[in-house]
Amino acid sequence: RYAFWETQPVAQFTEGSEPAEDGPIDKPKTVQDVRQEPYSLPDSFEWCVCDLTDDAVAHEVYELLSNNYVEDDDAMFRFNYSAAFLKWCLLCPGHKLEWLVGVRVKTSRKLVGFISAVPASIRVNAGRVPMVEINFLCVHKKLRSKRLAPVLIKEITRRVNRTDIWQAAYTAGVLLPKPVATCRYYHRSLNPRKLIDVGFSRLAPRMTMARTIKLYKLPDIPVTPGLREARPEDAPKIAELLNSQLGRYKLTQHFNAEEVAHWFQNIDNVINALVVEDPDSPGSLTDVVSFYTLPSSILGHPQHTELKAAYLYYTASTATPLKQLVNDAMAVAAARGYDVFNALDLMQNESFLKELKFGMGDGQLHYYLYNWRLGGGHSLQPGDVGLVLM
Ligand code: NHW
Ligand code: EN5
Repeated sequence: RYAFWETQPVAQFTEGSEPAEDGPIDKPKTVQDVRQEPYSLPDSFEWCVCDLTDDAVAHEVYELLSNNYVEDDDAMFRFNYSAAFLKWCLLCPGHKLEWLVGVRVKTSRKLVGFISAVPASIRVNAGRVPMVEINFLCVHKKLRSKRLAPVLIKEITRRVNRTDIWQAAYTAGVLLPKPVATCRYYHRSLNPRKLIDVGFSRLAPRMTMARTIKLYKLPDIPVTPGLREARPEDAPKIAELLNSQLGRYKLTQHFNAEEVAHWFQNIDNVINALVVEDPDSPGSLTDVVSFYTLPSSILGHPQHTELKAAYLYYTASTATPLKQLVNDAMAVAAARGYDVFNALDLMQNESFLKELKFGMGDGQLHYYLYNWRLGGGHSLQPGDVGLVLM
């Protein structure tokens, strides 16, 4: 059934009696055991490093993904990550250009394949494991089903293993062996008229457009006193707040201050991070809420070409109710012209989804670990997951 994945150190659907402890699936290896030569591609293709610090290259990756990356089940929408977004999330602390792997056609130099890895400290249950996060695996539509994806995956594995990292985390909408958790997407309309126009959502039974617009109306400005944009100097305090809140979950990322300064900054149309500075105690931060910008191309619509979506990223709340924090983030997004606010049912998000008028989407998101087994073959509930990948 899974000719490639059956050969990889990942949990299989068929397994019965797993070890009781979390740990690696493969027997331990050293960097010396890892082959030095890149894997072979079919004759007409060659490997390249995609140096995203070069805007021309960033634009090539952008173009590949914008035309060939993930679509919904009915092929009505396709993710349209911006070049600025790709630079933000792939040129993060600890990044390595050799981990931004491209495949080009030898004759034309056209970019037709891509996969990326970035380092992350992932905590699974009690232990922290140095991993990479794999994302943006893409093969041009004209080259599908030629088994190029397994070559891209083996090559990035080799390049990561050469640096003495042996585990990875990744998410996908498709079912592969074997998810550690499965989450659902939820959507909160900000611009219901447009969402209905483009077929993203529909008018509920016995609802008019006017009533629908009123239902989803948000305040023009946030209500939480002390809410402001995160600044670089907030990083140590945000790290403390965030890591302590993420301590609740069984699968999460640990962020040092440098990583926080990168992942929790404000770049228009890429990432927004808000903090609450306690009005009674200047300098002390009590809460964090963040969202990233991932538009989708609307495929084949006469008027609209792009859906502007915000995705809830990490939250940490100690003084402000989570529901109010997220509502404030949505108010900011609505004021900035976003059409929809998306969230997964992970962390403690179940506690606000209904009340804040999110509806369940038709998409799922499976979480996977490479070369790491959960003791007893157990899987996690969405509420055990404290990890958000782009
Ligand atoms: S998920 C988004 C992935 N990208 C897309 O869906 C974009 C649109 N689709 C495509 O570009 C986020 C192609 O369809 C792709 C497959 C390239 C997906 N993950 O080349 P073949 C990520 O980026 C398996 C993993 O003929 P294709 C996460 C499939 O099951 N495997 O297919 C990425 C089959 O294997 P099987 C996937 O359609 C995580 C084989 O590929 C997959 O032309 C990567 C067929 O290959 C997916 N999303 O190209 C793993 N989709 O066993 C990282 C299909 O069934 C592992 N397949 O025979 C860790 C590595 C690092 C370790 C470090 C220690
Ligand atoms: C790895 N980092 O299916 C990422 N999106 O629900 C790769 N549906 O937008 C993983 N089909 O439900 C990607 N509207 C996996 C997701 C792939 C994209 C995807 C889903 C997530 C989505 C929308 C549009 C469906 C169009 C038809 C959807 C209903 C919203 C409605 C709003 C009002 C209240 C009820 C629900």
